[in-house]
Amino acid sequence: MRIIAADVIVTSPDRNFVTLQLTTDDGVTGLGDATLNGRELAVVAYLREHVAPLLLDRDPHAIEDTWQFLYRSAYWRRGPVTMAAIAAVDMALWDIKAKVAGLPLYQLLGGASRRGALAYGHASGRDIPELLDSVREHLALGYRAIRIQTAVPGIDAVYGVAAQPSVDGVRYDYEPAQRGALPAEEDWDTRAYLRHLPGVFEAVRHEFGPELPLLHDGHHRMTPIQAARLGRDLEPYDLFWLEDCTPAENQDALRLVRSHTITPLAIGEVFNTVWDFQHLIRDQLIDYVRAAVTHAGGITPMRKILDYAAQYQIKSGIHGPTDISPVGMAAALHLDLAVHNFGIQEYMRHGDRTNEVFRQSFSFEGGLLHPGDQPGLGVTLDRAAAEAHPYRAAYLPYNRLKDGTVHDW
Ligand code: CS2
Ligand code: MG
Repeated sequence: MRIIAADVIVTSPDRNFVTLQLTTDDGVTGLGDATLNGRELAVVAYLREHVAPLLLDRDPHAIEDTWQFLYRSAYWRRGPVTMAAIAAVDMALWDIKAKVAGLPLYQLLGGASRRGALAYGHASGRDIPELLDSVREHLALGYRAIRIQTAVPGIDAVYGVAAQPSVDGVRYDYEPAQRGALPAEEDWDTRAYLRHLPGVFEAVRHEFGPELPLLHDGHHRMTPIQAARLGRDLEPYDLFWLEDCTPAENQDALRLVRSHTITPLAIGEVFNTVWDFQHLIRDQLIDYVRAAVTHAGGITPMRKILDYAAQYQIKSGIHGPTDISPVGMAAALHLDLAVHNFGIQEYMRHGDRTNEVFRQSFSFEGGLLHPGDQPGLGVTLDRAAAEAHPYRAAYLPYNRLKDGTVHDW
């Protein structure tokens, strides 16, 4: 069996997606997600110019060797662009291998370890009443775990708050990227945020009780001591996790946070190799690994990271926003079903136009996601539908503080 074609498909139904389709001489195809929000075209160039030519005539079954070849032969290792490109190849090869075996991918990863993967959704609001309505809406949609994000008095636009209008009238309530030639500037004030948040969780716990798993995303905004304060202030509300509480390029920063609070910590959606997690896992500075299959080099390395984390009782919390395509989500669900140290799966529902381009076989019932039992990843891509939605530039916002200093978004 040989790879005879490597096609990079760019489509923008509800947002931009980059997909790699590999075709073998037996006519078997495999899909891989290579979407990197706001930098999609960089990955397209990397794939088309530097990866696709290397794949032709390779054995599609040689997944580990292909991964090592692409990672080491580039010389320039790691980084979001490189690892998203390698991830797409890895996912497509696993898709092919499972299709040839006639099995859903999770069966090749050790089989099912659970009935389904607990999902969490994104509730948000400009104020407490709107937030509580959003929680009710997500409970009605079947979620049994919910992320809580709100606006902050005195701050005009805050990450993750659905009610903010967006460019060209399309409400990106589930998608922070905004279409436009340049990133939008948003403001930020950490002290206002730290003053406001405990009252938000007090209101949510008062309305919905102590049981409901609640999550919050700090989105890299705090210094370690600010993150430590928030973690401690939220302890009475028993969060499932506090995510990205502080930028973690300096993994030691989490040592300070950890020493002040027992609120569980999740880190890693912007990480792209196991090396980014090395001290966080070894020194048990986090409780959940937040990486996305699409950004961490694919299924092969993601499984290795999760197996390393399992030695320290750290669980998975795979990144699943709408800027991970249905292909990347499917890869996550097959891992979620198989690994023993599963934690939770982020599930932000893709839009209708996206679901017309990507035909999926996953299910969401009783708060649990299941990848389905189609051979492979269980996703097909409608090339004609994809071509009907050409790429449109879209960027994530960025932050400035009140004095104009650029801050983490
Ligand atoms: C967020 C993401 O889902 C999350 O946890 O951090 O929505 C993130 O803002 C986007 O994926 C960035 O592309
Ligand atoms: Mg996040």
